[in-house]
Amino acid sequence: MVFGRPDRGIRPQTEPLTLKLLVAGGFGVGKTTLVGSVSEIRPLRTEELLTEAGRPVDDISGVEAKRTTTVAMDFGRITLREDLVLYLFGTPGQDRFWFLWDELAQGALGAVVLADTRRLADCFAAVDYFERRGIAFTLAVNCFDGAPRHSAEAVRDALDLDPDVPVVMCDARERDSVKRVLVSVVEHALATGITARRPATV
Ligand SMILES: Nc1nc2c(ncn2[C@@H]2O[C@H](COP(=O)(O)OP(=O)(O)OP(=O)(O)O)[C@@H](O)[C@H]2O)c(=O)[nH]1
Ligand SMILES: [Mg+2]
Repeated sequence: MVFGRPDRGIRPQTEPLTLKLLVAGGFGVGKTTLVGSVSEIRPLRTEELLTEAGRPVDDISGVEAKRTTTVAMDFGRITLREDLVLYLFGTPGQDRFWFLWDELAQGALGAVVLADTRRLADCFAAVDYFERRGIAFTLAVNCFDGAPRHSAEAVRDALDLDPDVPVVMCDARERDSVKRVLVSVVEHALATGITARRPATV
């Protein structure tokens, strides 16, 4: 820089565009797994052991190997393209941590709502949350081994989703599969435009 003018011939360094996405959905649906499989930094996790005392409320049917649960958030980062970095915030799945959602949702461009076909109703609350706030989301079905397979259209009907909401099948353990979900959210959010965003009407 000479007297406030950029030097000729030197391209200004461009900072990558950074976007914040939430990863939401019911208890034990694979949110922490999803963030962990794509993050290029060691993901921040806030896991606590599931206890005997919590057994009546923490329903682990279908994910019997589950030993811990998220009590605050997951955090990870992925560079989708050289000029596009995503910050991923995984929400806690259990109802008793819902008070954290509004904090986590601030400034989010879009969201992934992760669903398990064995407990589809568990993602209603997340769908409702983002619909009310006008935050664009992609519904991603985490295809657990042994879980019934349904078409994207059947899932859309069951959840009564708007026709423009993308519904994709994924495996939260597979990096490429999760990347496809994230690309879908970004494309959908950019197509929808942040003008659609509105304050919550609760
Ligand atoms: N077979 C299979 N198991 C999975 C998949 N995703 C997650 N799991 C397992 O399912 C369990 C739950 O995964 P988590 O990632 O902790 O789920 P979560 O949504 O973060 O759970 P909470 O934070 O407690 O709501 C773990 O034991 C994972 O190893 C998947 O795609 N397929
Ligand atoms: Mg978790």
